[in-house]
Amino acid sequence: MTPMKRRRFFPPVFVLVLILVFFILPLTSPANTQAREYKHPVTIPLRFDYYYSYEMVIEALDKLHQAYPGLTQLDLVGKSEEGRSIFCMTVNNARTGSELDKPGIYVDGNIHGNEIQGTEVALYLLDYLLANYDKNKEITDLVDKKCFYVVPMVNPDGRYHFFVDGDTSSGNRSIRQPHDDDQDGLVDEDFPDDLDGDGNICMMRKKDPFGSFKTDPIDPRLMVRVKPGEKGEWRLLGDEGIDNDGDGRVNEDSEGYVDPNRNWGWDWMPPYVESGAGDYPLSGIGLKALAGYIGKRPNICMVWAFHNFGGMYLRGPSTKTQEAYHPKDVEVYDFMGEQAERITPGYRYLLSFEDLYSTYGDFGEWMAMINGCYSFVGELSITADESFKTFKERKPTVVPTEKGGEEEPDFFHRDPEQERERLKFNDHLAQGELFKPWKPFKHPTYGDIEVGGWVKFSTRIPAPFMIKDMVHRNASAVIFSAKHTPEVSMEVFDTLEIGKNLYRIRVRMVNSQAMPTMSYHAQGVNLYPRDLLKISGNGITVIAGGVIRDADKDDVSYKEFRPEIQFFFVPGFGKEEYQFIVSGKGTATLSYKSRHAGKISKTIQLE
Ligand SMILES: [Ca+2]
Ligand SMILES: [Ca+2]
Ligand SMILES: [Ca+2]
Ligand SMILES: [Ca+2]
Ligand SMILES: [Zn+2]
Repeated sequence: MTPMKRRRFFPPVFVLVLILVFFILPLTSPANTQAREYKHPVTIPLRFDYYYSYEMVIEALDKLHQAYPGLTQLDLVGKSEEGRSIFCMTVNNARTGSELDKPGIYVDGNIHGNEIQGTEVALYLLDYLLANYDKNKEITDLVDKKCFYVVPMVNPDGRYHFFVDGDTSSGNRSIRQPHDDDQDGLVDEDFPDDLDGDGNICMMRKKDPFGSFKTDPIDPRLMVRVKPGEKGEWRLLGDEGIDNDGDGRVNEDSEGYVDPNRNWGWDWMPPYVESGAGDYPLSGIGLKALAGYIGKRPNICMVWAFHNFGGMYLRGPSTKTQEAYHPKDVEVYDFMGEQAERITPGYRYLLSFEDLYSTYGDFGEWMAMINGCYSFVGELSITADESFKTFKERKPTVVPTEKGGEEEPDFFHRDPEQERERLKFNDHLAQGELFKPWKPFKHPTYGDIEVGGWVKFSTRIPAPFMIKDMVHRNASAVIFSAKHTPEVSMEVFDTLEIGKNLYRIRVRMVNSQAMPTMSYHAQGVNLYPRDLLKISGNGITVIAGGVIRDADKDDVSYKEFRPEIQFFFVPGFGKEEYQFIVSGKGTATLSYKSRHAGKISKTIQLE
């Protein structure tokens, strides 16, 4: 739908209102310059006292790559619906091995366009790893042993529009795949409108004695729900906007909606079950490109996808219809999740479907079930804890809906007391930038109304002065889990001549970290080949080989065929021991190969 076509719906008086709204009011609005100000210099090391617009993210990645060419690679994963770039930055030290031979840690952010701060966590992680390489021993070791795949901005269209357009804190979540939300034959024809041109979509309210809200007696900028039988004062009219297509409804069909995190190829459900699903799994060119990119990197074993908000580290399963995770996998999640809780006080490690809600076709579950990874969603920021006064207990509140029913208790509802504290945060820490006082407005449909409320950067996103703490803590949670991706060493702990030209070779594979070399889910469903241990040599014949049950009792379970090749996995903080009986003389090479734990080989002399 083009603007030209749209205009034929507008009566002339409406054109005058539009001129007032878009050309005159913006000039007089003091909030105008502040809200649109998102250009900052991009310097290395990166700064984390502001948010990065789409262009700034691209510039930051370019500059990181220029500053650390030996450790980084910048891959164009693909293009978005509107032609913006989805980049992955790989951090790998080629001198210590190629990327596919190291455990891969995948980190992304901003799959939901409005959930912008995941991008800052991803950028911070990159900057921190690179800047501390050769300076901090632990980071140097980590970068030498692992490979990081970081996609700071999965939904660049969403991020672009969130910064540039007038928006709420929850708009521009979708990928930009047009969809006719109200089934009137037009697509994306009635977005919310920034009526006063300040870069935000706030709320509209109208005086109405039958409305469900009244002015808060304690802070008149707020409203509270009227009790049953009490006289109302305000009716809420939703987000700022007009009826752009003249169909009698306001804001009924904005961008999309295809939710990029309800659209992956595991436990996918059509839109009538899961709102936001596309027409089929992996709808959307950007998502499809990302799935292909990930598919070519089977070394990825650890996944972090950053969203906002609520202060949660979530693991699957994502729906109750899914089988519970294997208890041994849960142990790994618990180990990492409980540590992440310590790293970021206030955040809780939770099971997504049970503690939050069900999501069909989400990315993290696809990574766990199809790609055999351990996968966390980081829900960044707890608005309550960022308020003026810290609320010790965050208890979910049951709230009546507009239609009188009872809504489910949820984490995101803010009670009036908490809203008042948030306003004090606005007043005394953000110097008034987060809440727009109510102002009268002449609305073409509703008449005399008021526009005001929280601005788009007020909610779900911490104030700029708090970014550093958030990004450092969450990058540290990633780093902890990255350290605990499998790290296997090989030890030939016994070579014994048991007869003439006959040797018993015992080899031990030790995993010093928490994550097994293959998830228990992946083993259970035979998702991909297990780790391989092989003994070979020119002058030798392998007579027998098998796993050692008890070394002292010489209890070995020998493999019937091809004894020189053994398939297995090494548990977290565990070991596996194998024994080979070999005849001949000369050199024997033991080689180990694992999808998630790299390659090792050792040569021994038999003489
Ligand atoms: Ca429509
Ligand atoms: Ca739409
Ligand atoms: Ca409309
Ligand atoms: Ca319409
Ligand atoms: Zn999200």
